[in-house]
Amino acid sequence: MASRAPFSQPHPGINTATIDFQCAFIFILVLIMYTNGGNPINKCSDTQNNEFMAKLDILQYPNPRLRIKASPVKEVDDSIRCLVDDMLETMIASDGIGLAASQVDVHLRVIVMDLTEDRSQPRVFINPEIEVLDESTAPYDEGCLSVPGFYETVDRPIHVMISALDRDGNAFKEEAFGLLAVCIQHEIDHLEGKLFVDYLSPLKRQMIRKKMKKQLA
Ligand code: QAP
Ligand code: CO
Repeated sequence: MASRAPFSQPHPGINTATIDFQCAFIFILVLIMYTNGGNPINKCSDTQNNEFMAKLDILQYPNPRLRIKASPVKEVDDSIRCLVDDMLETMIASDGIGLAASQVDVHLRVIVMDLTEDRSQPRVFINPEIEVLDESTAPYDEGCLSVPGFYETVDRPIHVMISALDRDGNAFKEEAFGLLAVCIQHEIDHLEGKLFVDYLSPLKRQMIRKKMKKQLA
């Protein structure tokens, strides 16, 4: 039996150069998959299933990036839906009831919310606007995922009309009282770069700021 030289080509027509090219091609393909084709918003490119849903980092007060004013969403596309899903996952994992995109350092007008105990009613508000229907205000003990561990009373209008786009880009209106009215105002404030601590006395705000800085250090 004729012995082949070591490392000789077993298949005629497929040479080392072809294999090198195939390796390079597969490498580039895997690279594109990992970098999600350069999607700038997040790691999620697959919106059919939520295989790529990710928990995002939440900016902590007094991070100056929380002061950036968010821009309107131009089109509710897959990258926005992906952001929405990642925000819901992040909010739920952090035991929150509301989260604005600003808090995850994405400066677009997107809010997610779920006010239920069992996480059965996720809500999405894109480019939200509110109209105050009753100027009278009520106090509510507010907290914030960007100011963990601190709760303070804030007065806000109790009755508002919300206009927004949903996850499919369809416009809707919802009349809000109680916690929903409080929460949407708190979250829209985030999109304007405003935080609930801004409503407190300078003394209280300074105290929270110092304690937060101590936690971060
Ligand atoms: C905004 O806030 C809100 O301190 C949403 O340790 C809150 O989800 C609007 C949270 C209250 C109206 C009333 C806070 C989780 C969650 C914390 C949140 C914490 C863990 C805050
Ligand atoms: Co907040």
